[in-house]
Amino acid sequence: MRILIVSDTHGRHSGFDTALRQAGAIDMLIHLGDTEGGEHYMDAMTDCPAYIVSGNNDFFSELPREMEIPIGKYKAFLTHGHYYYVSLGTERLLEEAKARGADIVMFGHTHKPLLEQSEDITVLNPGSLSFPRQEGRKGSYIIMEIDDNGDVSYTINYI
Ligand SMILES: [Mn+2]
Repeated sequence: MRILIVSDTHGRHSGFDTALRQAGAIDMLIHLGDTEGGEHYMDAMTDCPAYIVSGNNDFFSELPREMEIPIGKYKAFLTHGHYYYVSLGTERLLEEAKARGADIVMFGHTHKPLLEQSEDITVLNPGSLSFPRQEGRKGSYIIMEIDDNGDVSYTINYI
């Protein structure tokens, strides 16, 4: 199972199109907020299940603010992250994710890719495909793969 994880496209889709092309066949799309209306486009461009949460710039959106979804044997908690002050660090976010019993917590908002795996939880942020803020400022996304044994691996990729 191959999952494309993106965030913070802010209504621009050239970066998303590139990521989709680079990713190849995917079984699931996850978007962690600030689509600014782009969820319809992304839904139309993919023929797999899409899990999309709203961000702080999705003012009139009907998207859910947060989601808990099963991915293989894992429980993933999806949130844009701004409720947990993620610009200052992931402590509050991790607290919430652990309270929810999540194995993986995915967020956006910072526009900087992040992947931290510890024994009890994985925290990740795919960065932004439209307005990257990390050094070098390349649009980024994460590919999550679950192998035949059910084990998971992640890669941060750049467009
Ligand atoms: Mn944003």
